[in-house]
Amino acid sequence: MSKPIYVLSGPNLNLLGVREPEIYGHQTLDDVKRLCEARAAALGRSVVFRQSNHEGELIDWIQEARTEASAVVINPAGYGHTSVAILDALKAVGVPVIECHLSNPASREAFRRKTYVSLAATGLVSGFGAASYELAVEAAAGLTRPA
Ligand code: CA2
Repeated sequence: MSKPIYVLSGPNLNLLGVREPEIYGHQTLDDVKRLCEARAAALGRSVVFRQSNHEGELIDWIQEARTEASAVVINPAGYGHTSVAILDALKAVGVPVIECHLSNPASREAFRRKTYVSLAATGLVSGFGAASYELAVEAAAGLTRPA
């Protein structure tokens, strides 16, 4: 059995489905977790799905992924636009990184157009709501297909 795909979500995403549904949709983070688990299972893979509001905890999980994960899907939320420390952790992770966003940050405010995470990512899926996560899991599975 291959190692799980780590699916990490950053600050405030625990509020998904509760606030700002016009931007982020009506699905909760638990709904997104179920979608990711189902998509991974359909591909013969598994996910470890986690969310944190704390930069250091996200970094600890990225470091853990070096030995425990086959790939990392990350929605860094606001930290994507600010955190060199998360970028540094991702650069050192040694497995493929897929950046994922519910909305399309490039079509929103100017400050969202820059994401540090993109500098460490193989690819980016954004703008498809919860489906961005599913597509990112599929991309990660495709990049790390067991021999
Ligand atoms: O579109 C995305 O997934 C974002 O990563 C979401 C971040 C935002 O800062 C990025 O530019 C794009 C914000 C996450 C906040 O999540 C909330 C969810 C529901 C209600 C309020 C905030």
